[in-house]
Amino acid sequence: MLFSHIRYNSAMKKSPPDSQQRDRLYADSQQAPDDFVFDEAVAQVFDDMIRRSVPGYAQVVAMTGLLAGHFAKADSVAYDLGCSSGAVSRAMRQFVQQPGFRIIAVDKSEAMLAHCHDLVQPGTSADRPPVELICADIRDITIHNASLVCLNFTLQFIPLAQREELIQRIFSGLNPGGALVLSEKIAFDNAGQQELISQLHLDYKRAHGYSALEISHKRSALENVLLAETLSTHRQRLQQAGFSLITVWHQSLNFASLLAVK
Ligand code: GEK
Repeated sequence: MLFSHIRYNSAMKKSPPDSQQRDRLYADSQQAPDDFVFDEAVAQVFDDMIRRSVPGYAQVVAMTGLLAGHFAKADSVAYDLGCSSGAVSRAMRQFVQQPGFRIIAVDKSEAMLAHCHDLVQPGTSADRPPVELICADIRDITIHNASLVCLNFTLQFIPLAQREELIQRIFSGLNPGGALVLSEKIAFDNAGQQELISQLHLDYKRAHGYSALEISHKRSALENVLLAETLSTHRQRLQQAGFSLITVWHQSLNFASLLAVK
């Protein structure tokens, strides 16, 4: 498949996002919100939003760097799919120093990629792997010669019917011995477990300063957009794609990360 992407350059940037802004997107709105989109307003507050909404996020990102150090091979590629502000690419960059290794970070939101460009500063570091930023839909890109692919809280935004094909393409693009890191919000088969963990997630958000109104509006906005599946559904899909070793290496409440090795 041909690339149908736009290579990001800083001239595409509309206004400089401030990575320090606090997420107050749903703090004052009284009406039911529209479906969630990764636009300029979200990009401005993204880092604060994800840290205060996803328990374990910082640790997953940091550990993904460590995993990259383990799996990255010389003259191969690591893909950061749905890179947002490039946290995973930055973590990988810190741990990998293989000759000829490079990182391709992809996101379909121009606003997120502008934020990413500010933080990653691709190409500025002589002794660190280069990072290429690509503005594209991850369903359209070619994955090739990969030693690592990271889907860090991104598959959850892909329509259910298209997930199998994407995982299959990732498997095909990985070199033998390469790995996929798949982090997701997860659902539970057991109603009691679902209820308890959802309550604890609510507690997490309240403890991080979100009001009941903000939590409820954000939930409505994400309802049709973020579709969580159970760990067993993820495992089955990975197995079906051909991954031989599949393990959950991190879980914090309803957020888990799987490692799948080819
Ligand atoms: C992190 N990985 O900080 N193609 C490309 N990008 C997409 C697509 C798509 N089809 N769908 C969604 N995105 C990041 C966090 S956030 C998770 C990932 C969250 C992008 C979308 O624009 C957004 O930037 C990202 O995936 C999801 O480790 O906000 O919960």
